[in-house]
Amino acid sequence: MATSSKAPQPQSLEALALQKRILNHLKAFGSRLVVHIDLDAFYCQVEMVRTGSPEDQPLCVQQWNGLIAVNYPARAKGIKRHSTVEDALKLCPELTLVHVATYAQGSHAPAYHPDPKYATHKVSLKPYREASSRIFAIIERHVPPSHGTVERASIDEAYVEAGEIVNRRIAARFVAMLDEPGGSERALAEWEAMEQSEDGPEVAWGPETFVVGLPDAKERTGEPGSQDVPRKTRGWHDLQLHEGAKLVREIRAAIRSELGYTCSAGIGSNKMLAKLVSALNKPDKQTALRHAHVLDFMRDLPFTKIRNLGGKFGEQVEAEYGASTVSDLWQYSRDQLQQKFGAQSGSWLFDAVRGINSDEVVRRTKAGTMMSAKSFRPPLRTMDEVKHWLDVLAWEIHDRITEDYDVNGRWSKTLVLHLKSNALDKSRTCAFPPRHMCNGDVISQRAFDMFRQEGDGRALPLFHCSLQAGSLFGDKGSGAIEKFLGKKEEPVEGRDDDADGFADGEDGDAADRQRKEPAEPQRTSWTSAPPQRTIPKQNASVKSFFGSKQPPDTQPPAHSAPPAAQAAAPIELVDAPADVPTAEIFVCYRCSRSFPAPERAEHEDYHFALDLSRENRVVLGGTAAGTKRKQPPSARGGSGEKKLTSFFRRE
Ligand code: TTP
Ligand code: CA
Ligand code: CA
Repeated sequence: MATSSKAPQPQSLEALALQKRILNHLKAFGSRLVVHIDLDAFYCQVEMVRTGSPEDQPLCVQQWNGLIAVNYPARAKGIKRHSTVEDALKLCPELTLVHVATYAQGSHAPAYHPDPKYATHKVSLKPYREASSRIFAIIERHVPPSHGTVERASIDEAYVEAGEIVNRRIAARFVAMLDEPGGSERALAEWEAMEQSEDGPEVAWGPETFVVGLPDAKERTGEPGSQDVPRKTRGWHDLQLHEGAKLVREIRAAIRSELGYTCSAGIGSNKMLAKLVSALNKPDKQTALRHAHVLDFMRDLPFTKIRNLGGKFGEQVEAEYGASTVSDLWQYSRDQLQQKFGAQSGSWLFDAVRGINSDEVVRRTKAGTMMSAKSFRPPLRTMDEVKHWLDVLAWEIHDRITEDYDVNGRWSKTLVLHLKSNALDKSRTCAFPPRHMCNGDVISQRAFDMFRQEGDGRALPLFHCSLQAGSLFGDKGSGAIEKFLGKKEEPVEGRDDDADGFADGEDGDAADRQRKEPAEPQRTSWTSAPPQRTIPKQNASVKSFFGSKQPPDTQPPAHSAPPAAQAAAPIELVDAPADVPTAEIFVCYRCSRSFPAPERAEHEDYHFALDLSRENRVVLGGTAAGTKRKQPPSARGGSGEKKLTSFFRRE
C-alpha cells in the first residue's frame, strides 16, 4: 500500500482561489505543527519481523551478555534494557533472545552467528540501518520536500515540520468538493461557516488519537456506559492537529503494512512538545497536544524531563530554586532567570517551561563520513592480531561505502586510522583507495601501512582502533530541489546514525558514528584523535503558539540559540598539532562504557533521552503528584553567563 499524502493540485482558477483563501486563513489563525515519530522497541521489531517471531512473544536483542532492546511483551515480564541475559531468563524462561549480527573472524559480511564472542566477533548494525532507511523513505514519501521537512533525529526517530502539508490537506478537502454537482456553492458555504464560527471550527477526534486533556477513546468506545464521553473540540489549531493526526495515522499505517513495524507519535506545536507527548502513549499509539492543554500538561511534569534540563543545568536550577516541577519555575521572570543562568540559558528556560521552543526541524544531509571501530579487552599485543582486526574493520567500511555508492553515488577521499594505546591516542590519514581498485583488503593494507609507520612499540598493546572513510563526495544531487527551495540542511549529527554509538555497547565498540570532516584530504601525519563538539548555527524563527491565550508574561524568546540545539551539536574532527596531550576518557557511570571526553555531553544526552521516554510514560501518565519536592542543596554559584555545554557535564 503506497499511499501518498500529496494534496491534489487545484486545476481551475476557482480552485486556486479557494485554496489560496483557505491557506491564507490557516496561516493567519493556525500555528506551527510538528510531529515526532519514534519506533517501538526498534531493534526488537527488526528482529521479530526478520525471524517471524509472533508479536506477543517476549523478545530481547542481546549484545554479548547484555540486553540492548526489550520488546513490550518482555517489558511486561519486568525485563529492562541493560539487564543481563541471565536475569532476563529468570524473569521469563520462555524469552526469545536474538544476538545482534556480527562479523566473525575471517568473514567479510555480517551474519547472525549462533554464539558470537567479544574476543572474536565485531558487532554490525547493518540490519537496523537498513530498516531505518526504509522507514525514513516511507515518511519522506508522505512529506514532499516542497511542503514539509523531515529530520532524522536518531536511527528510529523523526521530526516532521508538518504545518504546510497539513494546511494543504485541509484546503484540498474543500477544493475536492468543487468537482461535485453544486460543489462550488457547498464548498464556499462550508468554508465560510467555518471562518465565521466564533471559536473556530469544530473537530471530532477519532479513536485512533489520544488527546491530552480529553478522555481516552477507549473510555468512549470500550467501557459500557461511557459511550458518550465527548471528544469534540474547537479551534483552528485543533483543526490542524486533527489533520496532522490523520497524516501521522497514514504514515504509521504505511510503516506497519509495508515493513511490519509499529511506532508511536506525538503531534504538537513544536519539537519539544511533540517529543514529550509521543512518549505518553506507547506502543503503537499517537497523542496530540492542544494549545489549551499545554500549560496543564506541563504543570506537574518534573522539569528535568525537558531535554537539556536532565543534566547539570537542571541540577543547577534545582539548587537555585528547590524546584521540581515545571510550574515551580513559573514564578520567576525572564529577567530573574537570565540573571541566574545567563541571558541565553535563562531566556531558553523561561520559554521551555511554558512549552515554547523554537528549535527548527532541520533536514539532515547524508553523513560526510562513516566509521567502523572496535575496542579490545584484553588489548591486542601482536601485529598478527592487529592485521586481523584491521581486515574486519576494513571490510565493514568497504561494505558500507559500496552500498553508499550504489545509493548516493559517493566515494571517500580519505582513510583515517585512529589508535588508542597506553602511549598513543591519535589519528593518521591517507588517501582512500579509488573505487576501481578498492576492496576490503586494499583498505586494510593501507591502514596496516599507517599502523606500521607508528611503530608497534608505541601502538601496542592496542586498546581501541577505528577506521573512518572521510570526505564522502560525489552525491547524485538528490538535494537539488531542496536547495532550490531554500531548505536548510545540516549534516547528520554524530549520534544520529546507528543507535548513537551505543548499540555496539558492552564491548565498548563505538558504533559507526558519523562525523563531519575537513573538506580536503590530508596527507598528514598524526593528528589529535578525539573529535571536538562544535556548535551549529541556529536560525530560530520563533513563533509563539499561545496566541491570545498566552500567559501575560510569555513573550517570544529573544535569543536564537537554544541550548537544545547546542547539546545536539554535530561533531567535527579538527586539526590539531601533532603530539598534543592525549584526550581524557570518561567512563559513563550508567553504562560503564568509556568514551573520549568530548563525547561525554553527547553520550549523556542519549541517556537523558532514554530516561525521558521511559519516565514520561509513568510520570505523565498521572503519578507525577507523587514527585518529591527536593530541598535546595547548598547554593552553588548561579549568576553570570554560563557556558551552555558546561551544563551537560557531570563532574
Ligand atoms: P530507543 O528508541 O531509546 O528505545 P526502543 O526503540 O528500543 O524502545 P522504545 O519503544 O521505548 O522507544 O532506542 C532505539 C534503539 O537503539 C533500541 O531499540 C536499541 C538501540 N539502543 C542501544 O543499542 N543501546 C542503548 O543504550 C539505547 C538507549 C538504545
Ligand atoms: Ca524507539
Ligand atoms: Ca528513539
